[in-house]
Amino acid sequence: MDSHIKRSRLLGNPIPSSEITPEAVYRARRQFMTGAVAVGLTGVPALARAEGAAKTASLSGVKKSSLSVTGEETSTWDNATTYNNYYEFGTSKSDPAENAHTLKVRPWTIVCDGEIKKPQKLDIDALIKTFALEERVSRFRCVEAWSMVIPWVGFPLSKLLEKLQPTSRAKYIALETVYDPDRMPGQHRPVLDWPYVEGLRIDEAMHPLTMLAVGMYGRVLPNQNGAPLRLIVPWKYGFKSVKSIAKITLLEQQPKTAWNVRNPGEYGFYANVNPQVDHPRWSQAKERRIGDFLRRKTLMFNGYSTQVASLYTGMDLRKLY
Ligand SMILES: Nc1nc2c(c(=O)[nH]1)N[C@H]1C(S)=C(S)[C@@H](COP(=O)(O)O)O[C@H]1N2
Ligand SMILES: [Mo]
Repeated sequence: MDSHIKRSRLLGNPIPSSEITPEAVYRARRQFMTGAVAVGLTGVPALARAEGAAKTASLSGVKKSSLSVTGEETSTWDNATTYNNYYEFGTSKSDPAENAHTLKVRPWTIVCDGEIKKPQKLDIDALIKTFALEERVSRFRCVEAWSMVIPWVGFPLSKLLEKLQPTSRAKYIALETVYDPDRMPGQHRPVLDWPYVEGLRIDEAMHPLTMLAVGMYGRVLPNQNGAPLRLIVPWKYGFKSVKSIAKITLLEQQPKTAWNVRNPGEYGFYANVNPQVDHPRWSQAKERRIGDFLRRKTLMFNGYSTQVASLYTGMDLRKLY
């Protein structure tokens, strides 16, 4: 490993600084690009941007969820599909839209094992047919202090868990993507301990707000957003919502999770959105809604306190961040 990478790793950031697009620069570039006159003048190939925003197939028979956030403007399709974190396809925000289309998402199997009475392999299309799909508008808050509002399409994770029948020993769930550097070239680099894995306590997993998403904006999930199946836990930081899930394991012990293993001092297992607990390198008190100019205050549990605060009664959320 070259010394540049080693040095930046010591600072808690495994990516050479030369490869990071600072968010401010990126945003300035996007704002520049979205001005009608400026389009075509930048170094970003127009084709790559067009691909990022390409519309996927529509999903039918989707019912509106009563758990949607109301009174907040949803993010644009273009922002939601071109400003992404998906390190298997590169570490800058525009990389996933440019690179993730190479991932083949059919056929796709989800292996379910561990502390369940019905271990099984599920085909993604069978899964989509099994559960009633709902559209649910949710706030999404990345640990990097940006946010969006997305109309996800999916079903509650609890519905799948009912089918798998956790044993009495199941206390946690781990969800992980595939390990296949040929399909996910970012896995050739030691950014994280691949494959990306995330986890929840079983009561968090059973909470009605916790979703498995197969679509957004009434359409099939684009690859860069985690096709064919990704987790959504709207009161937690975005890194909990693992993309392109290929394995679900119920466990007695708390699983090791990707960002927590990488840097436990910065990324906790719980990762509940909490404006009072700063990230060691920046404040979490405010966030930028992508598309907005001014920052807004971050809300406790991302605005879902009334629904989820009782899950954490008696816990010190400063220690268990
Ligand atoms: N497999 C995988 N899942 C992932 C990530 C990743 O790098 N790999 N990034 C996470 C982070 S940090 C965020 S903020 C969200 C981003 O989701 P979005 O691109 O749909 O907004 O995906 C999460 N899920
Ligand atoms: Mo994130």
